[in-house]
Parts: sequence; C-alpha cells; structure tokens
Amino acid sequence: MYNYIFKICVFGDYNTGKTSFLNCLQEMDYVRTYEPTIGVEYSTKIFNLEDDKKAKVTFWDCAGQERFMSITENFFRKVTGGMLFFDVSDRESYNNVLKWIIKFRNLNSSDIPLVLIGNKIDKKRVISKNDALILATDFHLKYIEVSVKTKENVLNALNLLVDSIYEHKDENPNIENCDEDETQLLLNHPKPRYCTNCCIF
Ligand SMILES: Nc1nc2c(ncn2[C@@H]2O[C@H](COP(=O)(O)OP(=O)(O)OP(=O)(O)O)[C@@H](O)[C@H]2O)c(=O)[nH]1
Ligand SMILES: [Mg+2]
Repeated sequence: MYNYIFKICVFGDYNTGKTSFLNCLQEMDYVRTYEPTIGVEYSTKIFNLEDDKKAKVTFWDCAGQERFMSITENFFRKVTGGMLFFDVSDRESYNNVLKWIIKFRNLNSSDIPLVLIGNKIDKKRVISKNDALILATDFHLKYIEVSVKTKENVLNALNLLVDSIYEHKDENPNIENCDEDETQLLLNHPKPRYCTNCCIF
C-alpha cells in the first residue's frame, strides 16, 4: 500500500535520455541505440518517504520529437512534479530548455517542483555546469547532472525531485493523498439497511 500518488512528467528535447533514465530506474538494461518514444509512455515506482510513508510515483515519459507535441502537452497538466532533460553534449537541447520551462509553467502553477537534469556527463560536454546552474537558479529549478550510461546520480536525481515534492506537499494541489481517500470511503460508506417487516431484523 502507499499513502500518496505523485504524477511526474518527464520531458525535454528528443534524444536527451529520458526513456533511458526511466528504464534505468526499472533496472532494465541500458540500450545504446536510439529508439524514439512515440507519444507518451507510462511507468511507476513505489518510493519510501520519511515517516514510514510510501508514494506511488507515476512517470509520464513524453516524446521529445516536435511532431508529438500536441499529444504530450496534455500530459503536462495537473502533474505533481516535472523532470526536464537536456544533453550536456548537445547545445541545441540546452537552448530549448527555456521553451520547455515556459510550456510547463504555462500549464502548471509555479509551486509545482521542476528539476532540470543535464544528462550524458560521460560525453565531452559543451554546456558548463555553471551555466546550467545559473539558468536553473533564474527559473527557481533544482539542477543535477547525471549519466544514465554509467548510472551516475540517477537515483539522486529522482530523490531530489521526490524530496522536493514531499517537502512542499502542502502547497501542491496535484498530490493524491490515498490516506484521505480511504477515510472518505469509510465515512461515505452507506450504513447497512435492514428489512423491517419480512425478517427477524
Ligand atoms: N553517452 C550517453 N548516451 C546516452 C545516455 N543516456 C542516454 N543515452 C543515449 O541517448 C540516446 C537517446 O536516448 P533516449 O532515452 O531514447 O532519449 P529520449 O529523450 O527518450 O528521446 P525521445 O523519446 O525521442 O524524446 C540513446 O541512444 C541512448 O543510448 C548517457 O548518459 N550517455
Ligand atoms: Mg524516449
């Protein structure tokens, strides 16, 4: 059982490693060849929070290719948090970060935590850590660098977002609280009705 459901939208330019990252969380083998995501893919993971609470984290892996934009945009709404990917070895994916931030912020309140992830740090980088940090700070995002290929920081990136969501959970309207749901279910459950004239009740 879990106490919360967090809906996380994973987005950013194509070929930045979003699907590889999510596959790594599911302990699937790293795939070297690029297989573009078609539309949106879904996966989940149960996450242990502090105070013995658990969250079911649902990931919506949104295709980065422009031609899927009209589909993926629908998955940007009512999310609990976001992961925005770029590739530190590819300037274009970094230049497009701003476009993605605007898209995300237009559809969500500014209280929804968003983590910027610079992937592929095993490659020769063209974007410095400092530049990315400045951009992230300007837009109130947390920033972390990872390599899905070597698995460096992959779990830390997930922890960074989940901890941030949990820390600000009272300001986040898009967290499903399953404890409350259960209480409501019990309160709303109709009392048993007994027959008054045809049986011993
Ligand atoms: N060198 C290196 N390559 C990586 C890394 N992460 C992913 N890749 C490669 O980058 C390519 C694209 O990865 P995907 O995970 O499919 O990218 P995506 O962001 O899901 O792409 P779309 O689904 O089209 O949006 C694949 O060939 C991966 O093997 C990494 O950390 N380092
Ligand atoms: Mg993908």
